[in-house]
Parts: sequence; C-alpha cells; structure tokens
Amino acid sequence: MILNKSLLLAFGCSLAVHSQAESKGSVQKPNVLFIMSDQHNANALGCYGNQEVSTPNLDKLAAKGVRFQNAFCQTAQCVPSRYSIWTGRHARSTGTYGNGNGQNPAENTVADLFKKAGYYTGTIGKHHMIMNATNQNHGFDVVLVPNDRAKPVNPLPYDEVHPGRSEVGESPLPNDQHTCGLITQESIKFIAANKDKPFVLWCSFPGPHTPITPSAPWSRQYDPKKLTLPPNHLSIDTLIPGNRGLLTKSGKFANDFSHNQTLAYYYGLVSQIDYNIGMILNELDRLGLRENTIVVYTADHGEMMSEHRAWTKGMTGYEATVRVPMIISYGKQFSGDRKIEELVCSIDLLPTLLDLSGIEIPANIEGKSMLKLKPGTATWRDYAFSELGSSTQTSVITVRGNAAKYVLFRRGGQVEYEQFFDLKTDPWETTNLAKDARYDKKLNDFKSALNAWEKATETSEPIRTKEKVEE
Ligand SMILES: [Ca+2]
Repeated sequence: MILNKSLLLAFGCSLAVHSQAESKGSVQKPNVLFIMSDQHNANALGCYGNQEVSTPNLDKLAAKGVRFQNAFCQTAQCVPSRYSIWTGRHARSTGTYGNGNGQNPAENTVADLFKKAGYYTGTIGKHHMIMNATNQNHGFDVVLVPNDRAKPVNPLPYDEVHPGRSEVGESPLPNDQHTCGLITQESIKFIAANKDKPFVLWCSFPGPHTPITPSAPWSRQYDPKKLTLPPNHLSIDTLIPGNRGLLTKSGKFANDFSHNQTLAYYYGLVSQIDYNIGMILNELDRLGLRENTIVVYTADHGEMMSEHRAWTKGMTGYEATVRVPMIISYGKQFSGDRKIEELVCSIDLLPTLLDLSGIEIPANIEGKSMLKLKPGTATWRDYAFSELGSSTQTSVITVRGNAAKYVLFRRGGQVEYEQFFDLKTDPWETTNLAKDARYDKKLNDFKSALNAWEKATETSEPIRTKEKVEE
C-alpha cells in the first residue's frame, strides 16, 4: 500500500513520528523480501539468456525490475559469502574467511540494522550461520530451517557422478513435502502474519546446491539429450592449484553423457525453486504488499555446472563460481526490465536496502548503495574483488574488471599461480594470458588495483569456532 500525497498531508503529523523514512518525506517503510538460492550459476536463468532452462517467475521478476549482468559474490563459499551479504563487508574484514569460521557478534547484520529501525525480521531456510544467545541470532526474530533430508530414488551412479560428494536424482517427495515447498509454506505464513508491520524476510533455498534432488515433475522436465553443455566444457587448466581436487570432488564423469544427465537434474531443481518463488510472490500480490516490498533475488555463489568439466565450486576464480544472478524489483529505481552492465558486488545489497529504507548506512560497510549507480557513466567502480581463503595462507583472489580478469593463487602467502583472461575476446575463460607479454601492462594495472585494495581493506584474524557448521 502506497500512501498518496494528500493522505500524507492529511495525516502528516502523526505519520512523521512513525518512521525515519516517513520523516524524510517519503512513503511508509518498505518491506524487504530477500530471496536467495545456493550455488546458482548465473547462466542458468531464462532472463540471463539461457533458452533451455525454464524460470518463468524469476523472468517475470526481472521484467518488473532490474537485473545485474555482472554481479559478483565476495567469496565463492557458503558461510563467508552469506555473511558478506548480511554485513556488506568482505570476508577479510569480518574474519569469516571460510565455512570453518564463526561470526563476530560485534558485526552489524542486515537483521540487526533493520530491527533497530523497527522492523520484524525472519530468516527461513538455509542461513548457515551459528545462531546463539551471544550473537542474538544475528538480529533475527524468527529463525526457521525446514529441511526434508530425503535421499533421492535411483540416483545417478555415485562412482560416476557426485558433485560436492553428494547424490543426484529424483526426490521421493512431492513439492509440498520437499525442502523447497516447506520453506515456501513458512515464508507465506510469515508474510501473512506480518503484513501490517514492516518486515525483513530472508528466504533462502538450499538448492540448487548439492544434493541435486528435484521433485517430480521438475526431475523429469528436461531431456538430457536435448541439453547443451557450456562451450568451455572441455577446457581444463591443469596447472590451477587444486584442479585435480576440483575434478575429484565432482565425480569421475568418465561417461560424457553424465554431464547432460546432471545438468537435467540441476535445471530441474532451478525450475522447482522458480515455481516456489512464484508462489511467494503471488502471496505478496494477494496481500497487496508488492508495491511496498523491495524484492531481491540472488545466490551466495555460482556452480561450475560442467564448465571446465567440473561440478562444484571452490578454489577457482572462474565466472561460473564468482558471478551470481542478481535481480532487484522495487519502485522507480529498480523497475523497467533494465539490464545493468556495471560491476556490482554482493556487499552492495545491504547498503542499497538500507538506503531505500531510509536507514543510515554504517561507516564500516564496504559495499556501495546502488542508488548511486548511474549506468553508462564512469563513476561507479573499475574492479570487483572476490577472495576465498586467507591472504597469508592458501587463497584465491579474483580481480574482475569490466573486460578482463586477474586470478591470483597464493600458498603460504606467496604467489603460486596466476591467470589473466581477456573477457572481450574470451568470455568463457579458455586461454590464460598471464604469461603473454602483450598483456603485461594490463596485468600490471590489475596487480596495482589488488595491491591498493589489500592496503585499504580492513583485515581481521579468522574467527575461530568450535561449533561445527555443515556444508
Ligand atoms: Ca553456498
């Protein structure tokens, strides 16, 4: 519900005391519906140009909003990436470098900040954080993690296919008993119960991360024989540190057709998630909340999805893992079926949400409010940084420019291997130009940018934890 000007004038005095956003002369506080999935390759969406996967609801959301063609997560691993999204800060700043690290209760999360501004906050689905009294559940009033834990029936042969050492196959459960459906039902309940308050709902699907187990009919929606593998499917850089581990973690894939079969299930799970997102958005429409709700869709990182023959994520800087889908739909600023080509980061989401809601952006947030992004002007940013691991130990840092990318692998803090890709001529990252003298100058620009970023960015010790976090 949007209040028109005359209503605001008529009730201006009483409204003014209700919220910061209203006191600034804008309308009532917007709700936030933040929908995310896990390990969603940005190429696996219709609205990102894929003609084989079916994502009608996300396509519709993109058509009402804005989609970012070049959005990058700050770490291609669950916990650090999610915590960067929650805090608007890089992993090296929060100290949550990897899935084995805890979180610093002194950090301000999205839920802490919105709760302080009078919002009711919920996280439903995979949050992957340590939730306890010390960190006050990171500011969330409601924490629900529905999970069916069902094993697939007739999975693909495990000795051949086991992305992330998990199974791939059809779930025995229908959608309403599947994790996807359970999260959707709880999300719909949350929205209906809180329709009269400003709320933040973090709705987080654990798929299409492994195990890749869609329900019927989505498990049977795609004919593996008709699916196209990515153009870089056969391109492997055997010199990448950990490349063997990456492939071992994916499965043997001795039979090439296994890639198509896995892709059919992966697309199936993407389509099942899309169906559920459609149900949640329908509920927003039914309750008349759509106009006053900021809707975001993104993922914590990508999935190799058979690019470079791998099925996982991990220690690489490839687009498949660091690039993420990102769609925002709200108001005039984020509408009109627009495609934005500028480099944006997962850490930009929190300051953008705060800005849209009239809440002050804390000074230590490292992302930028996308309200300041003027497409086509050179005022935004030249590089996006992603990092997995600690820079003093084993790590991979990706420096993504607008048309090229530098990837630095370190061991013991020392350079172990480098990649450089000219994304204009080689968007699928098949030719490493790091040793090509013609690119020396350009490569040095990227190294200088990395050096400057490392100097400027706050660095914390890794947060140790004894509490086990499942992947
Ligand atoms: Ca993840």
